Amino acid sequence: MDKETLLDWYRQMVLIRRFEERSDELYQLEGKIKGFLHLYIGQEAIAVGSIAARKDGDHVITAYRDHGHALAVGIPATEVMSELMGKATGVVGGRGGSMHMASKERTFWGGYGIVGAHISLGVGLALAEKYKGSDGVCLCYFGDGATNIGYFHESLNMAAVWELPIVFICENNKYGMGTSIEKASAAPKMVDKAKAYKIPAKQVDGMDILAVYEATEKAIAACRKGKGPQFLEMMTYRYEGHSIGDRTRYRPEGELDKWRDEKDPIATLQNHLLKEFEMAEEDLIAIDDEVMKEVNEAVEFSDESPLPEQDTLFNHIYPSNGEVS
Ligand SMILES: Cc1ncc(C[n+]2csc(CCOP(=O)(O)OP(=O)(O)O)c2C)c(N)n1
Ligand SMILES: [Mg+2]
Repeated sequence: MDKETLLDWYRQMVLIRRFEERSDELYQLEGKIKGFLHLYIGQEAIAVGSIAARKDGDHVITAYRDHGHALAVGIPATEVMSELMGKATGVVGGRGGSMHMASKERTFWGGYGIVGAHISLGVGLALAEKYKGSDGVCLCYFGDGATNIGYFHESLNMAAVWELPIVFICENNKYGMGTSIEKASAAPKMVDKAKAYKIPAKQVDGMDILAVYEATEKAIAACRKGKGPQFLEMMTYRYEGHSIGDRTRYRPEGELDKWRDEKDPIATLQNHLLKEFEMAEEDLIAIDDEVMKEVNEAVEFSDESPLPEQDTLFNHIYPSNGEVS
């Protein structure tokens, strides 16, 4: 992979990390973000590396831990941050908040709060592409916990029966809320669930952006060749709690430190850039500074943006007369 691409990925991962850290502060210290807030810290390589492998028009759909995917598909940080603050300048007008980022022009369909439910929507997006006879593909992201939900099994079965162009990307961060996989899933390996439906499935190091990219690129190519659904289990770790307020008491001592110290996706790419491309640390620090500026500007912009007008409250919903405004 060339240096420019790797630097771009580095910048994107740092952007997600700084964006999430700042969001945490805005929630807990400043009270400017309210409601749910599920942070993506630790998992950055997955959204950035896999979305880099899609071409324009390929669909992306995910669950509620969606800020990283929103930034990776190219939604400006200003619009993602405004959405978190419920402002009219948010990517969906401040109506969705943290869990419902979406952008039709970027074929990014959200952001869903009901665990597992959106997997069936991903299958629908893939079915539409097959029906049109295009070579479009859907990248459908979900957590390990979602694999215990009925929608997951129906979706995998239907996608396999109809040979649909969908890459199921399971972000295995070891926990669903406070429950470990061992306590929630009869099958400890998510790939085994896909294999039950005869879907080619692979475990991937989700902390290594190069591995993520390579696996996704191959899976997408197989879909485009008409080989039907593919499944990638990305092994990763969420550094923060499930949502704000989760004190993560259920994690064994030292587990987080081990992942963060030995596997951190940003540090791993940083080392690769320093060693393989003989880059100077100052060059990477300059990127970090630019990113921090971008995040601060996004916060300032969002802070100064207006709330949605009160008389637009009923826009985009079905009123009793059935007319949608
Ligand atoms: C149908 C449904 N059941 C329960 C919940 C509550 N809930 C929200 S997130 C979550 C855990 C999901 O874990 P996982 O799929 O591993 O995703 P992660 O949070 O680790 O990214 C649960 C049980 C929900 N939102 N929807
Ligand atoms: Mg999980």
